[in-house]
Amino acid sequence: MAQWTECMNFGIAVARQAREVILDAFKTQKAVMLKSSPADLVTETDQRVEKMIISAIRQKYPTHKFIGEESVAAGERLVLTDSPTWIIDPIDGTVNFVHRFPFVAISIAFAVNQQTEFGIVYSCVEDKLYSAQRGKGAFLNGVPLYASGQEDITKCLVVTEIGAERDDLALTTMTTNILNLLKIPIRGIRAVGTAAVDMCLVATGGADAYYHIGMHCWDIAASALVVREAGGVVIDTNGGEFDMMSRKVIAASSLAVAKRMAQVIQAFPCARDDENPTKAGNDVYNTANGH
Ligand code: LIP
Repeated sequence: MAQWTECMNFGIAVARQAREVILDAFKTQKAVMLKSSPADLVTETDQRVEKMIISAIRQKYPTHKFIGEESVAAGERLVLTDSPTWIIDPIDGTVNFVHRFPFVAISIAFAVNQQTEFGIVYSCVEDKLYSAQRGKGAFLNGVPLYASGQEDITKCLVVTEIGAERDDLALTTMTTNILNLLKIPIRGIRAVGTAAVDMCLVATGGADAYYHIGMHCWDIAASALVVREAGGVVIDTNGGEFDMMSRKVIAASSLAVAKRMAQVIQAFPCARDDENPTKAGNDVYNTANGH
């Protein structure tokens, strides 16, 4: 594990460079392209920042592999092997980025033998750098992080996301989940607009749980480790073991809260990230007839 510390420090240095590019573009008007729905956006900055991150890392570590949101969207195969692999979302919260809603994050995870060794989430506008190395704790700008440890769901503040899906089944499932959680009752629901930051808020103890269906591995691979290293729990929405390719996740302050949420939350069907390695994240929304 210690052998990956140098890689993590390099990843943090690259994230800091990428943040400068994102902050410059944050202030400007952006051309927007659609991916899987009218709410699944990508900009030239997403693509440029991902290329910059991958190029810098590949120059230092030429044998390493990459899974990048925009590379996959451009048709690259999404396959996680045992090789050292960087899992990258250059701008998590692209809708926020386009609207200048100040929560946009760079998410960089690093996996070996399909186990995440470190995760970096840089909330760019806030200048909050979340990091975790497996077995070595979680940090926010170098200060240790601890989840709340809350075990009573009626005392929980929950974060989630509306996501990019706009079909009836996804929207009905999503709103039903919110309704059923509020009826428990829980304290409240929040949505920041970036899965990575949502999950890191659980690691800070500022939120007690996060859940989502439909996000991708690059959105949460890094923040899942941050939560775990802060003493939180990460499971599948069905109550089983977390699988970063499944597009379903619950992160919580305790196993008791995670399992209780799993009893309430329903998932809508969505293809695994690795189900069709050349198609993941590749659905193109056809603006001509709206689907
Ligand atoms: C985003 C996620 C967010 C979700 C959005 C989108 P992106 O990732 O972080 O949780 O609600 O639909 O998937 O596309 O901005 O990298």
